[in-house]
Amino acid sequence: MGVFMQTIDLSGEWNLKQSGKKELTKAAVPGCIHTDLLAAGKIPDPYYRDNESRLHWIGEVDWLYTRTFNIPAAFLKHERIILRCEGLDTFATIAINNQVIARTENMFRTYEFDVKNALKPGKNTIQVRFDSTIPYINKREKERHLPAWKGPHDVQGGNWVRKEPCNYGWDWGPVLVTCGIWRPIKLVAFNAARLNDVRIDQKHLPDGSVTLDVTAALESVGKNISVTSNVTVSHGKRTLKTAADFKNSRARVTFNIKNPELWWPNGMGKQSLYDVTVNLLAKDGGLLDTVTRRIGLRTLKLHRKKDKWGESFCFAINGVPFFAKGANWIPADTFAPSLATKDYADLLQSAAAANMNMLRVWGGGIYEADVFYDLCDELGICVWQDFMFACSTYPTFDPAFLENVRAEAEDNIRRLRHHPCIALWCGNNELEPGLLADKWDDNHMSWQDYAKLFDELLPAIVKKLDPARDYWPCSPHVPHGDRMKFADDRWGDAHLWQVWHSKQPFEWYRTSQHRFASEFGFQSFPEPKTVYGYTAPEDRNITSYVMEHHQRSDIGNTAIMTYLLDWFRLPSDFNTALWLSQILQGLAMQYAIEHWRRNMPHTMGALYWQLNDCWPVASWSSIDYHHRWKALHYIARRFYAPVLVSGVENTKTGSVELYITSDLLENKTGNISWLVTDVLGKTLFKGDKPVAILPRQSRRIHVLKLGKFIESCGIRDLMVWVELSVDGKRVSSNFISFARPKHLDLLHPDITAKVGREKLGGTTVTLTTKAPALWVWLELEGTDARFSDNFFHLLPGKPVKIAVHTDKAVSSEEISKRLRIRSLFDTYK
Ligand code: BMA
Repeated sequence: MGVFMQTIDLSGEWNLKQSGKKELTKAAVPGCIHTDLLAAGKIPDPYYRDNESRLHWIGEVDWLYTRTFNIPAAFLKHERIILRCEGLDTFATIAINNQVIARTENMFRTYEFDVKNALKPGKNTIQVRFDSTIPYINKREKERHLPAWKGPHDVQGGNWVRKEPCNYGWDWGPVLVTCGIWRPIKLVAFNAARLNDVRIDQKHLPDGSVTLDVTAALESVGKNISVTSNVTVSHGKRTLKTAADFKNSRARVTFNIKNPELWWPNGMGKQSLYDVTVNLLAKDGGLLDTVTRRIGLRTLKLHRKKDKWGESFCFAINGVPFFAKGANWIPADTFAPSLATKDYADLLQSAAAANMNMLRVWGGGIYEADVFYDLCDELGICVWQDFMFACSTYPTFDPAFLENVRAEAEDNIRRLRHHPCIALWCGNNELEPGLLADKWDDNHMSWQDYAKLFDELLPAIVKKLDPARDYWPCSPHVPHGDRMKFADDRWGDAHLWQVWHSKQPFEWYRTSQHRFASEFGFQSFPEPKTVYGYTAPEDRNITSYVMEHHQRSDIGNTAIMTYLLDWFRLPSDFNTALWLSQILQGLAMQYAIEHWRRNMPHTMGALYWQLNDCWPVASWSSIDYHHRWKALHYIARRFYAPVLVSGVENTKTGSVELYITSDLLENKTGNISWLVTDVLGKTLFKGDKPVAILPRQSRRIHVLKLGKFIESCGIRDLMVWVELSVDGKRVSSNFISFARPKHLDLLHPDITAKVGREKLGGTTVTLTTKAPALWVWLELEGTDARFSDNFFHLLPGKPVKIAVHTDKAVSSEEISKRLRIRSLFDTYK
C-alpha cells in the first residue's frame, strides 16, 4: 500500500533575535521582521509621522529566526523528506539541528531541499538566518554602479538583488527594507514518487469544443518505480475521468469538452471555472500525490494587427476584442505577508465594483500571492503580469544572475500559468524608454545586455512553459530600431505622464492618440480619517514636514496644489484641501479615460496609475492604504460603466458633442436626454432622443449648439446635464461645463438628506437640493462607510437615493447623526 504524502507545517510561532544580541522576540511565520518587532512592542508604528526614518537600522543588521518542531518516528520512515520554502526574503542561511542545509538569495523563488539526513525523531531545531542585503549592495555598487531611477529617499543598488524592488523605496513607498520567512515553509515527506509539475494546455476548436491536454511530470525516488495516474476534469455536476500511464516520467491525457462554458472578463459574461485533478497512484492503487488546478476555458490574446492607424494593441477574449479598463496594482502593504485573504478580496472586489476588467501587476513589487490570482479568476479581472524588474538596469552580464532569474521565472510561470485571468507576461517596467544605450554608462545599460534577459531568456521560458500566452518585453515597449530614442508612444502600450510629471494641463489627455494607455495618473491625498492616523495635530498642513514625508513624488504636494488652483478655488482649510485633491484627481482621470473610451477602437485600453497603496501616503491611488475609496474610485465606477455617455465641450464653437460608448456584446436601445441650466438650476434648454447603443463601439450621437446661451448667459453660468437610460433605467449620466469649476458662481445648494431603511434591509439616504450641487459627497463621521455612489452631481427636482454600507451594523438614527454632506460649494466658503 502506498503511503500518502505527509507534510509538517512549520508556519506559526518562531523566535527571533538580532544577530549578535541575546534578546528573543516572538515571531510569526509567514511574516517579516518589522511586523514582528511591532507586534512585540519593540518599535513604534513605522507608518506614523516620520518614524520610518528612525527604523532604517532594521534593514541594515542580520536577523535569526528559530523554532523547534517535533518529528514522529513514522514521518522519518518516508523515503524522501523535503524542506519546501515558498518565500525567503532574501539572503537566507537555513540550518536544521545546526547543520547548514542551504543558502538562498532570491525572494521570488520556491526552494526545496532534501533534509531527511538532517532530521531526527523527536525534537528538532530549524534556524533561518537573514543577512542584510545592504552591505552587499553597497559593496557591489562600489565595484560597479548599476544605473537606476531613484528618488532622494530611496536606497541605491537594490537592483543587485532579487528582492521586491519597492522595498528600497519608491515615489509612493517608504524605505523599509525588511526580511523574513514571508511565505509558507514546510516539510514534505513521500515515498516512491510525487508529481512535480502539472501542465494544462487548451485548444479551442472550430466546432466550439475545447481540447484539454493535461501533462503530469513525475519525480521518483528510486529507479523502476511503478506508478500510474488518473485525471479528472469537473465542472458543477459534470465530471470527466481518464487513466494515464507514465512514459519517461510523463503522463499525458486529452479531454474534449463539448459545449464548454467559457470564462469571460468582468462585464462580458460569466467566470466559469473547471477543476482539473491529477492523482498519482501506486501499483496497488494507493494515492501517492494529488494536484488540483482550477482553470477557465478561454482564449486571451494580445492582438497586434496592421490597421488604418498603424498597429493595434488590443486584448481579445474568446476572439472578441475588448477595451481593457482598470488600473495598476502595487503591493498592498510594504509588509506583504501581513495581507490576509480578506484584504485581497476587498481590494479586488472594489476593482470589479468599479467595472474594471484588467489590472497590471507592476514590475517593481512582487509576483502576487495565489489568492490574488484566484480572486481575479473569480471576479473576471484580467492580469497583465510584469516580471519583477522596474526602472533600473540589471547585472545580466553575470551568468549567475541570469541563472537565478531563470529559476525565478520558471517557478512563477509554473505556479501561475493555469489561471485564466493572466493575459500577458511582460518583461519589465520602463527599462526601454530611457535606461538603454549602445554601451553601459552612468545612466544606461547596453541594449545587448538588456536583450540577454528580456529578448532572449524570458521569452524563451514563456515559450517553453506557457506557449499560449503572449510575451511583451517592456511596458512601454519601444520599437526595436528606435530603442535609443525616447519612445514613440503611438505604438504598443504607452506610459503617459505628460500630465503630472511633465506638468501639462488635463486638456493634454484629449490630444492623445495612443493605442493603449498602460500608465498615467494624478495624485491626491487620502481622506482626513487616514491622514489623521499618521499625523499629529501640528502636522496638519499640506506642506508640513510630516505631510511632505508621506509624499514621495519628486514634484510632490506643490503639484497637487498647482493643478488644484487651475481648476478649483483655494480650499478653505486642511480637511477641505484633502477632499478637494481627491475631486481634482477624479476629474483628471475622468478627462483622460472618457477620451480614450470615446476613441475606441483606436485606443483599446486604459489602466490608470494606481489602484492601491502600500502605506498611508499622498499618491496616485484610487483606494487608500486602509481601503477607503477615494473620490476617484467612485468616479471610476461611472467612467468605466459598461455604457457611458460623455460630452466634449468646445468653447470656440459653443457646442457640446455627446458620445455613447458601449462595451456590451449586444445591441441595446436607449434614450439620451440633455438639459442645459444656469447655475440656479433654471432650465434654458432641453431635449432627448432614442438611440441605438451599438455593441463594442463608441459613437458621436448628438451635437448641442449652445452659442446663443453662451452669448446671453456667458460660459460661467452654463451647466450641461446628460443622461442615458435603457428600459427607463438610468445607465449613465454626466455633467459638462465650459468654464472651470472655480469660475462657476455656484449658490449654496441647501441639500437635505432623508435617511431611511429599505424593506429588504439596509440604510439609504435620499438627497434633494435647491440649487445645482457639484461633487456632492457623503461621509460618516467616526465610522467607515461605502456608498452606492459618491462625489456625484445633484440637480434641483432630481433627488438621488444612495445606499450606505458599513462594516459594523449602525442604526439609521446613528447614521443620521453622523452623516456629513458637502459639495464643491463648501470647499471655498
Ligand atoms: C510609473 C511607474 C512607477 C511610478 C509611477 C509614478 O512610471 O512605473 O515607477 O511609481 O510612474 O511616477
